[in-house]
Amino acid sequence: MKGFSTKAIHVGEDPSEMQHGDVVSPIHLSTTFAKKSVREVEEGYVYSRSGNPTRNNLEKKLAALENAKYGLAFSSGLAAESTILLALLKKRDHVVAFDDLYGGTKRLFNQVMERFGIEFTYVDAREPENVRSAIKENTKMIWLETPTNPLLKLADIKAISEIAHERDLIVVVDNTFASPYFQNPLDLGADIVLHSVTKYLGGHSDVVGGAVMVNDDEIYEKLKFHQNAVGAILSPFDSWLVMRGIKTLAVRMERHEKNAMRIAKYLEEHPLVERVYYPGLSSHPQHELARRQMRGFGGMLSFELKGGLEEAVKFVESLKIFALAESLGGVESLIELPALMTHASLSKEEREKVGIKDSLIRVSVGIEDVEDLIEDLEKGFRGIKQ
Ligand code: P1T
Repeated sequence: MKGFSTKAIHVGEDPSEMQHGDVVSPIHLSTTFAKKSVREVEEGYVYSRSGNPTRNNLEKKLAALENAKYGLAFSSGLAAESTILLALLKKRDHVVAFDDLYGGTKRLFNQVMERFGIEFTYVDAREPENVRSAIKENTKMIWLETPTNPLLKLADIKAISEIAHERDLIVVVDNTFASPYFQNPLDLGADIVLHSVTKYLGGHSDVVGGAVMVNDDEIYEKLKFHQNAVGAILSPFDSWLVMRGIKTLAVRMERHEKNAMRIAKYLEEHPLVERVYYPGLSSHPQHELARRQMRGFGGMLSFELKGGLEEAVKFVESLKIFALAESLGGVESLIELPALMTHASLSKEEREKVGIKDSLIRVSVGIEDVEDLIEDLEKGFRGIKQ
Protein backbone atom coordinates (compact mmCIF):
# COMPACT_ATOMS: atom_id res chain seq x y z
CA MET A 1 0.00 0.00 0.00
CA LYS A 2 1.47 3.32 -1.04
CA GLY A 3 -1.23 5.93 -1.52
CA PHE A 4 -2.08 8.12 1.48
CA SER A 5 -5.82 7.44 1.49
CA THR A 6 -5.43 3.72 0.87
CA LYS A 7 -3.19 3.53 3.94
CA ALA A 8 -5.46 5.82 5.96
CA ILE A 9 -8.44 3.59 5.23
CA HIS A 10 -6.91 0.11 5.37
CA VAL A 11 -3.82 -0.04 7.63
CA GLY A 12 -4.71 -1.48 11.05
CA GLU A 13 -8.09 -2.69 9.78
CA ASP A 14 -7.32 -5.70 7.62
CA PRO A 15 -10.39 -8.01 7.64
CA SER A 16 -8.13 -11.08 7.31
CA GLU A 17 -6.65 -10.23 10.72
CA MET A 18 -10.04 -9.77 12.44
CA GLN A 19 -11.70 -12.64 14.27
CA HIS A 20 -14.95 -12.33 12.27
CA GLY A 21 -13.66 -10.60 9.17
CA ASP A 22 -14.80 -7.15 10.38
CA VAL A 23 -13.96 -4.39 7.90
CA VAL A 24 -13.66 -1.86 10.73
CA SER A 25 -11.74 -2.40 13.94
CA PRO A 26 -13.93 -3.62 16.83
CA ILE A 27 -13.74 -1.66 20.11
CA HIS A 28 -12.04 -3.89 22.67
CA LEU A 29 -13.23 -2.62 26.05
CA SER A 30 -11.79 -5.37 28.24
CA THR A 31 -9.27 -3.89 30.67
CA THR A 32 -7.52 -7.22 31.22
CA PHE A 33 -6.81 -10.41 29.26
CA ALA A 34 -6.84 -13.94 30.66
CA LYS A 35 -3.66 -16.00 30.64
CA LYS A 36 -3.64 -19.75 30.08
CA SER A 37 -1.00 -20.42 32.71
CA VAL A 38 0.68 -18.53 35.56
CA ARG A 39 4.27 -19.20 34.58
CA GLU A 40 4.26 -19.41 30.82
CA VAL A 41 5.18 -16.17 29.06
CA GLU A 42 2.54 -15.83 26.37
CA GLU A 43 2.32 -13.69 23.29
CA GLY A 44 -0.53 -11.19 23.26
CA TYR A 45 -2.32 -8.82 25.56
CA VAL A 46 -2.03 -8.65 29.35
CA TYR A 47 -3.52 -5.39 30.62
CA SER A 48 -5.13 -2.63 28.59
CA ARG A 49 -2.79 0.20 29.68
CA SER A 50 0.19 -1.79 28.38
CA GLY A 51 -1.52 -2.81 25.16
CA ASN A 52 -5.04 -2.85 23.75
CA PRO A 53 -6.05 -4.32 20.38
CA THR A 54 -8.10 -1.27 19.31
CA ARG A 55 -5.38 1.19 20.31
CA ASN A 56 -2.77 -0.96 18.60
CA ASN A 57 -4.81 -0.94 15.38
CA LEU A 58 -4.85 2.86 15.55
CA GLU A 59 -1.12 2.97 16.30
CA LYS A 60 -0.41 0.98 13.10
CA LYS A 61 -2.52 3.44 11.13
CA LEU A 62 -0.80 6.46 12.73
CA ALA A 63 2.63 5.05 11.84
CA ALA A 64 1.55 4.49 8.21
CA LEU A 65 0.43 8.13 7.82
CA GLU A 66 3.88 9.48 8.76
CA ASN A 67 5.80 6.77 6.85
CA ALA A 68 7.04 5.66 10.29
CA LYS A 69 7.96 2.29 11.70
CA TYR A 70 6.11 2.88 14.97
CA GLY A 71 3.12 4.84 16.28
CA LEU A 72 1.93 5.44 19.84
CA ALA A 73 -1.41 6.91 20.95
CA PHE A 74 -1.87 9.07 24.05
CA SER A 75 -4.77 10.62 25.95
CA SER A 76 -4.00 14.15 24.67
CA GLY A 77 -1.41 16.04 22.66
CA LEU A 78 0.07 17.32 25.93
CA ALA A 79 0.19 13.78 27.34
CA ALA A 80 2.19 12.77 24.25
CA GLU A 81 4.54 15.75 24.77
CA SER A 82 5.01 15.01 28.48
CA THR A 83 5.80 11.39 27.75
CA ILE A 84 8.42 12.36 25.13
CA LEU A 85 10.18 14.64 27.66
CA LEU A 86 9.95 12.15 30.54
CA ALA A 87 11.18 9.28 28.38
CA LEU A 88 14.17 10.96 26.78
CA LEU A 89 15.42 13.69 29.15
CA LYS A 90 16.73 13.97 32.68
CA LYS A 91 17.66 16.72 35.14
CA ARG A 92 19.96 19.42 33.68
CA ASP A 93 19.27 18.42 30.06
CA HIS A 94 18.62 21.35 27.76
CA VAL A 95 16.08 21.81 24.96
CA VAL A 96 16.23 24.43 22.19
CA ALA A 97 12.62 25.24 21.23
CA PHE A 98 10.90 27.43 18.64
CA ASP A 99 9.72 30.59 20.41
CA ASP A 100 6.30 30.43 18.73
CA LEU A 101 4.52 27.33 20.12
CA TYR A 102 1.04 26.40 21.31
CA GLY A 103 0.57 28.19 24.69
CA GLY A 104 -0.10 24.90 26.50
CA THR A 105 3.20 23.46 25.25
CA LYS A 106 5.12 26.44 26.66
CA ARG A 107 3.17 26.13 29.92
CA LEU A 108 4.20 22.45 30.14
CA PHE A 109 7.84 23.41 29.52
CA ASN A 110 8.03 26.47 31.81
CA GLN A 111 5.66 25.61 34.63
CA VAL A 112 6.06 21.83 34.87
CA MET A 113 9.22 20.45 33.25
CA GLU A 114 11.49 23.26 34.50
CA ARG A 115 10.57 22.25 38.07
CA PHE A 116 12.18 18.89 37.33
CA GLY A 117 15.41 20.54 36.20
CA ILE A 118 14.93 20.49 32.40
CA GLU A 119 16.14 23.72 30.78
CA PHE A 120 14.58 25.44 27.76
CA THR A 121 15.90 28.15 25.45
CA TYR A 122 13.49 29.71 22.94
CA VAL A 123 14.74 30.91 19.58
CA ASP A 124 13.28 32.23 16.36
CA ALA A 125 13.73 28.95 14.50
CA ARG A 126 12.73 30.49 11.15
CA GLU A 127 16.47 31.01 10.88
CA PRO A 128 18.27 27.62 11.33
CA GLU A 129 21.47 29.37 12.48
CA ASN A 130 19.57 30.68 15.55
CA VAL A 131 19.04 27.06 16.55
CA ARG A 132 22.73 26.27 16.08
CA SER A 133 23.79 29.28 18.21
CA ALA A 134 21.55 28.20 21.11
CA ILE A 135 22.99 24.66 21.33
CA LYS A 136 24.95 24.15 24.57
CA GLU A 137 27.04 21.36 26.09
CA ASN A 138 23.94 19.86 27.78
CA THR A 139 21.53 20.27 24.84
CA LYS A 140 19.73 17.01 24.05
CA MET A 141 16.70 18.00 22.01
CA ILE A 142 15.39 20.47 19.44
CA TRP A 143 11.63 21.12 19.65
CA LEU A 144 9.83 22.58 16.64
CA GLU A 145 6.31 23.32 15.60
CA THR A 146 5.89 24.06 11.89
CA PRO A 147 3.70 25.82 10.89
CA THR A 148 3.50 27.41 14.34
CA ASN A 149 0.48 28.12 16.45
CA PRO A 150 -0.74 30.88 16.11
CA LEU A 151 1.55 32.85 13.74
CA LEU A 152 2.06 30.23 11.00
CA LYS A 153 5.85 30.61 11.05
CA LEU A 154 7.86 27.82 9.47
CA ALA A 155 11.02 25.98 10.48
CA ASP A 156 13.21 24.32 7.84
CA ILE A 157 13.02 20.74 9.15
CA LYS A 158 15.77 19.41 6.86
CA ALA A 159 18.28 22.18 7.61
CA ILE A 160 17.66 22.06 11.37
CA SER A 161 17.83 18.24 11.47
CA GLU A 162 21.23 18.39 9.77
CA ILE A 163 22.50 20.87 12.39
CA ALA A 164 21.06 18.74 15.22
CA HIS A 165 22.49 15.48 13.93
CA GLU A 166 26.05 16.85 13.88
CA ARG A 167 25.65 16.73 17.68
CA ASP A 168 23.36 13.65 17.98
CA LEU A 169 20.46 15.77 19.20
CA ILE A 170 16.89 14.52 18.92
CA VAL A 171 14.62 16.60 16.68
CA VAL A 172 10.93 16.66 17.65
CA VAL A 173 8.40 18.19 15.26
CA ASP A 174 4.84 18.99 16.27
CA ASN A 175 3.04 18.41 12.96
CA THR A 176 -0.46 19.19 14.22
CA PHE A 177 -1.13 22.22 11.98
CA ALA A 178 -0.04 20.63 8.69
CA SER A 179 -1.38 17.11 9.40
CA PRO A 180 0.43 14.11 7.86
CA TYR A 181 -1.47 14.72 4.64
CA PHE A 182 0.52 17.89 3.91
CA GLN A 183 3.85 17.27 5.65
CA ASN A 184 5.95 14.31 6.84
CA PRO A 185 8.76 15.53 9.15
CA LEU A 186 10.45 12.11 9.51
CA ASP A 187 11.03 12.04 5.74
CA LEU A 188 12.79 15.42 6.10
CA GLY A 189 15.16 14.16 8.82
CA ALA A 190 13.27 14.66 12.12
CA ASP A 191 13.47 11.88 14.72
CA ILE A 192 10.07 12.23 16.36
CA VAL A 193 6.80 13.59 14.99
CA LEU A 194 3.92 14.39 17.27
CA HIS A 195 0.27 15.35 16.79
CA SER A 196 -2.56 16.58 18.87
CA VAL A 197 -5.02 14.11 17.30
CA THR A 198 -7.75 16.27 18.85
CA LYS A 199 -7.29 18.36 15.71
CA TYR A 200 -7.18 17.20 12.05
CA LEU A 201 -6.63 13.47 12.69
CA GLY A 202 -9.79 13.18 14.81
CA GLY A 203 -11.31 15.86 12.63
CA HIS A 204 -14.75 16.17 14.22
CA SER A 205 -14.09 17.96 17.55
CA ASP A 206 -15.27 14.95 19.53
CA VAL A 207 -12.08 13.34 20.84
CA VAL A 208 -9.01 14.58 22.75
CA GLY A 209 -5.89 12.60 21.97
CA GLY A 210 -2.21 12.65 21.03
CA ALA A 211 0.12 10.65 18.80
CA VAL A 212 3.85 10.08 18.43
CA MET A 213 5.50 8.45 15.41
CA VAL A 214 9.16 7.35 15.15
CA ASN A 215 11.51 5.17 13.12
CA ASP A 216 14.35 4.62 15.59
CA ASP A 217 14.07 1.34 17.56
CA GLU A 218 15.79 2.66 20.68
CA ILE A 219 13.69 5.83 20.90
CA TYR A 220 10.56 3.74 20.32
CA GLU A 221 11.40 1.30 23.14
CA LYS A 222 11.89 4.20 25.57
CA LEU A 223 8.63 5.85 24.51
CA LYS A 224 6.71 2.57 24.64
CA PHE A 225 8.05 1.84 28.15
CA HIS A 226 7.03 5.31 29.35
CA GLN A 227 3.63 5.16 27.62
CA ASN A 228 2.88 2.27 29.98
CA ALA A 229 4.88 3.50 32.98
CA VAL A 230 3.41 7.02 32.92
CA GLY A 231 0.01 5.72 31.78
CA ALA A 232 -1.40 8.55 29.65
CA ILE A 233 -2.94 6.18 27.07
CA LEU A 234 -5.82 6.75 24.62
CA SER A 235 -9.01 4.82 25.48
CA PRO A 236 -10.33 2.10 23.13
CA PHE A 237 -13.42 4.14 22.21
CA ASP A 238 -11.37 7.27 21.48
CA SER A 239 -8.91 5.14 19.47
CA TRP A 240 -11.81 3.94 17.36
CA LEU A 241 -13.10 7.50 16.86
CA VAL A 242 -9.66 8.61 15.66
CA MET A 243 -9.46 5.68 13.22
CA ARG A 244 -12.85 6.68 11.87
CA GLY A 245 -11.69 10.28 11.51
CA ILE A 246 -8.44 9.40 9.75
CA LYS A 247 -10.23 7.61 6.90
CA THR A 248 -11.47 10.95 5.52
CA LEU A 249 -8.35 12.98 6.36
CA ALA A 250 -7.28 13.45 2.74
CA VAL A 251 -10.65 14.70 1.47
CA ARG A 252 -11.10 16.92 4.50
CA MET A 253 -7.61 18.46 4.18
CA GLU A 254 -8.16 19.23 0.48
CA ARG A 255 -11.32 21.13 1.36
CA HIS A 256 -9.83 22.84 4.44
CA GLU A 257 -7.02 24.12 2.25
CA LYS A 258 -9.25 25.26 -0.59
CA ASN A 259 -11.49 27.19 1.80
CA ALA A 260 -8.51 28.63 3.73
CA MET A 261 -6.85 29.88 0.54
CA ARG A 262 -10.09 31.63 -0.57
CA ILE A 263 -10.52 33.23 2.86
CA ALA A 264 -6.85 34.25 3.13
CA LYS A 265 -7.08 36.03 -0.23
CA TYR A 266 -10.41 37.65 0.71
CA LEU A 267 -8.95 38.93 4.01
CA GLU A 268 -5.73 40.11 2.37
CA GLU A 269 -7.73 42.39 0.09
CA HIS A 270 -10.05 43.71 2.78
CA PRO A 271 -9.49 47.39 3.67
CA LEU A 272 -10.01 46.75 7.41
CA VAL A 273 -7.32 44.03 7.56
CA GLU A 274 -3.76 44.96 8.49
CA ARG A 275 -2.04 41.66 7.81
CA VAL A 276 -2.78 37.99 7.02
CA TYR A 277 -0.61 35.04 8.09
CA TYR A 278 -1.11 32.02 5.78
CA PRO A 279 1.78 30.03 4.26
CA GLY A 280 -0.15 29.60 1.01
CA LEU A 281 -0.09 33.32 0.22
CA SER A 282 2.84 34.48 -1.91
CA SER A 283 3.13 37.40 0.55
CA HIS A 284 4.04 34.95 3.36
CA PRO A 285 7.76 35.53 4.03
CA GLN A 286 8.44 31.76 4.01
CA HIS A 287 6.14 30.83 1.12
CA GLU A 288 9.05 29.25 -0.80
CA LEU A 289 9.96 27.01 2.17
CA ALA A 290 6.29 26.05 2.52
CA ARG A 291 6.24 24.98 -1.15
CA ARG A 292 9.41 22.97 -0.63
CA GLN A 293 8.63 21.06 2.56
CA MET A 294 4.83 20.86 2.53
CA ARG A 295 2.46 19.36 -0.04
CA GLY A 296 -0.23 21.87 0.84
CA PHE A 297 -0.71 24.82 3.17
CA GLY A 298 -3.45 23.61 5.50
CA GLY A 299 -6.58 25.13 6.96
CA MET A 300 -5.18 27.44 9.65
CA LEU A 301 -4.67 31.18 9.26
CA SER A 302 -4.35 34.25 11.48
CA PHE A 303 -4.88 37.93 10.79
CA GLU A 304 -4.67 41.36 12.38
CA LEU A 305 -7.43 43.91 11.99
CA LYS A 306 -6.75 47.59 11.65
CA GLY A 307 -7.51 48.85 15.15
CA GLY A 308 -6.95 47.00 18.40
CA LEU A 309 -8.38 44.53 20.88
CA GLU A 310 -11.85 46.13 21.02
CA GLU A 311 -12.31 45.78 17.25
CA ALA A 312 -11.10 42.16 17.38
CA VAL A 313 -13.52 41.31 20.20
CA LYS A 314 -16.44 42.90 18.32
CA PHE A 315 -15.43 41.06 15.16
CA VAL A 316 -15.33 37.56 16.66
CA GLU A 317 -18.48 38.12 18.71
CA SER A 318 -20.49 39.15 15.62
CA LEU A 319 -20.06 35.84 13.78
CA LYS A 320 -22.75 33.20 13.54
CA ILE A 321 -21.15 30.26 11.69
CA PHE A 322 -17.62 30.51 13.10
CA ALA A 323 -17.83 29.34 16.71
CA LEU A 324 -15.85 31.45 19.20
CA ALA A 325 -13.83 28.54 20.53
CA GLU A 326 -10.35 27.18 21.22
CA SER A 327 -9.08 24.10 19.35
CA LEU A 328 -8.87 23.61 15.61
CA GLY A 329 -8.89 21.05 12.82
CA GLY A 330 -12.53 20.00 13.00
CA VAL A 331 -15.01 20.10 10.11
CA GLU A 332 -16.63 23.20 11.65
CA SER A 333 -15.00 26.64 11.44
CA LEU A 334 -13.68 28.11 14.70
CA ILE A 335 -12.33 31.54 15.54
CA GLU A 336 -10.46 32.81 18.59
CA LEU A 337 -8.22 35.52 20.05
CA PRO A 338 -4.88 33.92 21.05
CA ALA A 339 -3.98 36.70 23.53
CA LEU A 340 -7.13 36.05 25.56
CA MET A 341 -7.65 32.36 24.85
CA THR A 342 -5.11 29.77 23.56
CA HIS A 343 -2.01 31.79 24.49
CA ALA A 344 -3.34 33.48 27.64
CA SER A 345 -1.01 31.36 29.80
CA LEU A 346 1.95 33.34 28.37
CA SER A 347 2.78 36.78 29.75
CA LYS A 348 2.06 39.83 27.55
CA GLU A 349 5.83 40.34 27.10
CA GLU A 350 6.32 36.74 25.99
CA ARG A 351 3.50 37.11 23.47
CA GLU A 352 4.76 40.43 22.16
CA LYS A 353 8.30 39.10 21.80
CA VAL A 354 7.13 36.51 19.25
CA GLY A 355 4.63 38.86 17.59
CA ILE A 356 1.26 37.81 19.06
CA LYS A 357 -0.60 41.11 19.25
CA ASP A 358 -3.74 41.54 21.37
CA SER A 359 -5.71 42.09 18.17
CA LEU A 360 -4.53 38.86 16.48
CA ILE A 361 -7.41 36.66 15.33
CA ARG A 362 -6.83 32.95 14.63
CA VAL A 363 -9.12 31.02 12.30
CA SER A 364 -9.54 27.29 11.90
CA VAL A 365 -11.22 27.19 8.50
CA GLY A 366 -13.74 24.35 8.35
CA ILE A 367 -15.16 22.50 5.38
CA GLU A 368 -18.49 24.33 5.12
CA ASP A 369 -19.47 26.17 1.90
CA VAL A 370 -16.90 28.93 1.56
CA GLU A 371 -19.46 31.51 0.37
CA ASP A 372 -21.32 31.10 3.67
CA LEU A 373 -18.07 31.53 5.59
CA ILE A 374 -17.20 34.72 3.73
CA GLU A 375 -20.70 36.08 4.29
CA ASP A 376 -20.22 35.38 8.02
CA LEU A 377 -16.89 37.25 8.03
CA GLU A 378 -18.68 40.20 6.42
CA LYS A 379 -20.91 40.23 9.53
CA GLY A 380 -17.73 40.53 11.60
CA PHE A 381 -16.57 43.59 9.63
CA ARG A 382 -20.02 45.15 9.96
CA GLY A 383 -19.92 44.36 13.71
CA ILE A 384 -16.73 46.42 14.20
CA LYS A 385 -18.54 49.54 13.05
CA GLN A 386 -21.43 49.18 15.49
O1 P1T B 1 -5.04 19.80 23.38
P1 P1T B 1 -4.11 18.65 23.24
O2 P1T B 1 -4.68 17.47 22.51
O3 P1T B 1 -3.47 18.25 24.54
O4 P1T B 1 -2.90 19.12 22.27
C1 P1T B 1 -2.02 20.15 22.62
C2 P1T B 1 -1.49 20.81 21.39
C3 P1T B 1 -0.25 20.45 20.91
N1 P1T B 1 0.28 21.02 19.80
C4 P1T B 1 -0.40 21.95 19.10
C5 P1T B 1 0.22 22.55 17.89
C6 P1T B 1 -1.67 22.35 19.51
O5 P1T B 1 -2.31 23.27 18.78
C7 P1T B 1 -2.24 21.77 20.69
C8 P1T B 1 -3.58 22.18 21.20
N2 P1T B 1 -4.05 23.41 20.70
C9 P1T B 1 -5.23 24.00 21.03
C10 P1T B 1 -6.12 23.48 21.89
C11 P1T B 1 -5.49 25.30 20.34
O6 P1T B 1 -6.63 25.79 20.35
O7 P1T B 1 -4.54 25.81 19.76
